[in-house]
This record gives sequence, C-alpha cells and structure tokens, in this order.
Amino acid sequence: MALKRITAAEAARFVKNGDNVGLSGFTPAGTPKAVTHEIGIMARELHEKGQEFQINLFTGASTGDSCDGILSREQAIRFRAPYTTNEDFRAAVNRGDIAYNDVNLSCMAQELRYGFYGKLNIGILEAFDITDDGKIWVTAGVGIAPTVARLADKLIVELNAAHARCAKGLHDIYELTDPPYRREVPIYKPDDRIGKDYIQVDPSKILGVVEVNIRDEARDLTAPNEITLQIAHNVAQFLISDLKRGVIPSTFLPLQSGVGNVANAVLGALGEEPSVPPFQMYTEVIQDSVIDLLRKGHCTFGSASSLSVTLDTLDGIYDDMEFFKGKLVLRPTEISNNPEVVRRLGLIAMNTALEADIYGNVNSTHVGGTRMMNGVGGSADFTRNSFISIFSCPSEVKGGKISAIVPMCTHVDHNEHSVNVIITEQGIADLRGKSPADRAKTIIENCVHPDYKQLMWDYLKVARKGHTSHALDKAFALHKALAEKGDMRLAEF
Ligand code: 0RQ
Repeated sequence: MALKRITAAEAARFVKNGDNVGLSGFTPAGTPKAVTHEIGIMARELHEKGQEFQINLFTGASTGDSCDGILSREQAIRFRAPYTTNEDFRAAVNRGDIAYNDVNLSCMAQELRYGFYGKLNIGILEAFDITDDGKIWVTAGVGIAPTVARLADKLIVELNAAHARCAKGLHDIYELTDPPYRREVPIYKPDDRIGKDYIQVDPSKILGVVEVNIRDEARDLTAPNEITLQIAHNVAQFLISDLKRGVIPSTFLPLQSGVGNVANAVLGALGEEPSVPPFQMYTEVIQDSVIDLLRKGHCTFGSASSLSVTLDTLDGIYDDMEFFKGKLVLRPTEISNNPEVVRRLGLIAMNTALEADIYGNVNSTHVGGTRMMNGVGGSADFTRNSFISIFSCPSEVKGGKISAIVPMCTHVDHNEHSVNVIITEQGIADLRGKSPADRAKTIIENCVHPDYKQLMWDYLKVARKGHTSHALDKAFALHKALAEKGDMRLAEF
C-alpha cells in the first residue's frame, strides 16, 4: 500500500504531551527539521491555551535551530539526551529549565534499547528515499536512526528533496544486539562495511511521509587563526616525532577528530605536513577540512556518523558523489564510536578541552564547573579507548582573562588515566609514562601561557605534598579571581 503523504503540521499533531521522541541525524546533518519546527509551533499554541506540552527528546548528537532552538524557546522539552550545541538550549539547561543527560554518544542507542528511558513513542527520520515496503535511506547523518526506527511505536518520515542527490551506497547500517547475545563488531579496517545501506522498518508503523525541501542548518566554522594554526602545527610535530621513533607504525594509524574550530584547523594542518603519510579517519563527524584532504589524497578514507559540513561543501560532495562514494561511509553512532572498534583500530584521538589541569584531567563540558557548554559528545568514546589520546586548546582564552590550564579542573570529563598528551599553542606535554608530579612539571613548562606560568609554579609550592599534590583551599584560586575580579591573572596563593 502506498505510504500516506501528510503535512509537517499534521505530523506534529501525532506527538502528545509527555511523549518520548527519537530523531535520526547527528549534528544538524540528517536531523528532521520541518516536523520538529511544527511541534514547536504547536507547543506555543497549546501553552497559550494554558495546556501542558513537553516532550522527552533523544537524538544522535546536536540538532539545528529547527529542533533544539525552537523547542527550547517554546519550553517544549522536559528532558533531552545527548550532545547539543544550541545556545537557547544551553541557556535553558543552565537555568535548570530542561533536564539534560549528557550521555556518551556511543551509548545512546543501547541505553534506549536497554529501557533506561521507557518506551519510545514516536520516531522522526529524515530520508532521501523511501519505499512503500518500508526501506528508508537516511541523509547526511545517521546517529541513532536504526534504533529509533525499530523501537518507536510510530514513525514519521521527512522526505527531504534537498538531499535527493545523496548517494545510495554511502551508508552502512548495522545495529548491535544486546547482552548476553552481543558479538564482536566485525570492522577490522576503517573502510570495512558490515551492514545494508538502508533501514528496514515495518511500513504499518509509518504514520505518514512529509515531503520537504530544506537545506541542512550547517554551522560555519571560524577560519583558523594564528593560535589554532600553531596548535595544529604542534599536533603535527608530535605525531611526526612518534612516527619517526616508531611508536606510531610507518603505515600510520586512523585518526579521530572532534568538532569545532580547533579540531578543524588541526586536521587541515595535518594534511599540509609532508611528513605525515596519507591517513584514514574513523571518527564521528566529517568536517570541511576532511573533504578537502580527501580531494587532495592526504586523507584516503573517512568513516563517520555524519557529514557535518558547510552547505557549499555538501553541494560539492553531492556533485562529486561517484568520487566520494568509495571514500566515505556513514554509520550509526554506536558503530562509528564503538569502543571495541576504536581500540582494535588503534585510533589517534584528537579532541578539544575547555580546560585541563596540571595533572592531565580534562574538562570539555562545564564552564566554571557549573555552566554546560555543549556536552561530552563522543570525545570519551574515543579518548578512553584510543592508541594515543590528545587534547588540545589555546593556552588562554577571553583575551587572556582565562587560563585553559588550571591547578584543578572544575569538572572532569576525561581523567588523568585516559589523557596521554596535552597540546596548546605554547607546546606539547607528553604525559605518557609519567607520575603526577612529572606530569605537572611537563604541563606547566610546555603548555601554560607565560602570563600564568609563575602562578602555576607558585601553586605547586603551596600544594600539600602527596602522590598528587594539591592545596585544597587554593585549588580554585584562579576561578575565584575570575568570578570576583574578572581575570584569573589576579589570583593569589
Ligand atoms: O567562546 O564562543 O564566546 O568565543 O568556549 O571555544 O575556542 O571556539 O573552541 O569551537 O573548538 O569548541 C570544547 C566547546 C571547544 C568543543 C569545545 C570558550 C571560548 C569560546 C568555544 P565564544 P573555541 P571550539 C566530537 C567530540 C566536547 C565534545 C567533543 C566541544 C567557546 O570542542 O563541544 O569533543 N567539545 N566531542 O572562548 C570559559 C574556558 C574556555 C572557554 C574555551 N576555559 N572557560 N570559556 N572557552 N575555553 C564531536 C561530537 O561529539 C559531536
């Protein structure tokens, strides 16, 4: 039977107060846009009539303004997991208006299957093709789509003509079975394919197909600046040195790279380094720099969960699909970020810190220990299981008022046991094989900005000696100075 065509507004009305709603996609790529926007409008109308309406939202990673943005502004989200980058959502979470669970991305699909959140009432998937017998081809991002498609009682499919040129054969859809029946994930090389290129659903679950033509809500990245270029250069030098001394095999190892301006600059620079051999990527997001590297042959293959690229870059990929089909694969996040595969492939994981402490603990999520920035994303999936885990960041931000290296992190996402290397524009701190005392010396000497170096040495002098020396009453003196005087440089010990 032919699938019913409905409007986005009609689709939104299937969503009820208190529903658990799951979405396809990873970042705005592959995420439905029209129906979530209409859910926002419906929420406003219901709230104006004095009726309650809030949903619980489950996604692959961040979404665009047509989802997290409007739903946050309309107070239509009660609970959400996992990663997000939306400013209105961030503000609502930090006001305490939305309950947010910052789940490691590789775990989101399985936590839904394990039943941690109750049943999934509705799934909304963005597709570039669908058949009446329930074969669905998702678009530029996969995320938790296969699990949402299978678990949700009912499905709505946004058939997006803006992705009509997305190629069949680009995706590799594979869903894990759960313990005690789980088997190994049979990926031995980044370009191994283990599934189908579409998701099969029971067509009787599909409430309707919403035909749209909406472009992805891609975020523009800031062009690399002097600082990010120097960080990128330092990362490249570190990798070249490990390659030369044989720690990294001469064939090199696949790379994972996080999101954001720093990560994009690092990858771009790596491609320009003649001593870095052509590499493969096994990562969660493909950003613009990787597409450029694939074209130039510096990167030979990219496995990810999404093409989180700018619109011009996405157009370029679709225009050149025959070239890219053999060079890219899009997987569900539980496969792109799978800890077993990450450890087997020996990934070099490169992620960004908001702050790191002198012992190598890293905070990627909470400004000042309390205010959520974006979330942990997939950074822990990779960091904990990689061959080498690297964190980079500028040594100071906000015009020097904030040092990114502090005596003690105000929140820890990646701890000293998982972080191998810290890199700033100042230099490289290789923490492998070092005690806490030696790690502190290496980080202060190599990574701290000159404005803050003496302060850090002074802290070590006042710290109570122990395996990990600290002065608990002074460990947050820099954060206190920032809060009270607006500048960490005014800290005193
Ligand atoms: O503030 O926006 O006001 O300028 O934080 O920092 O330097 O632009 O860096 O874009 O690379 O983002 C960690 C957030 C870095 C990102 C984070 C301020 C700084 C700026 C952003 P402005 P930059 P980036 C794969 C892996 C977690 C998830 C992850 C992220 C803003 O990389 O979300 O890695 N990572 N996932 O000024 C106060 C500090 C600060 C600070 C920076 N110490 N205190 N503000 N800022 N350091 C991807 C996925 O999982 C999808």
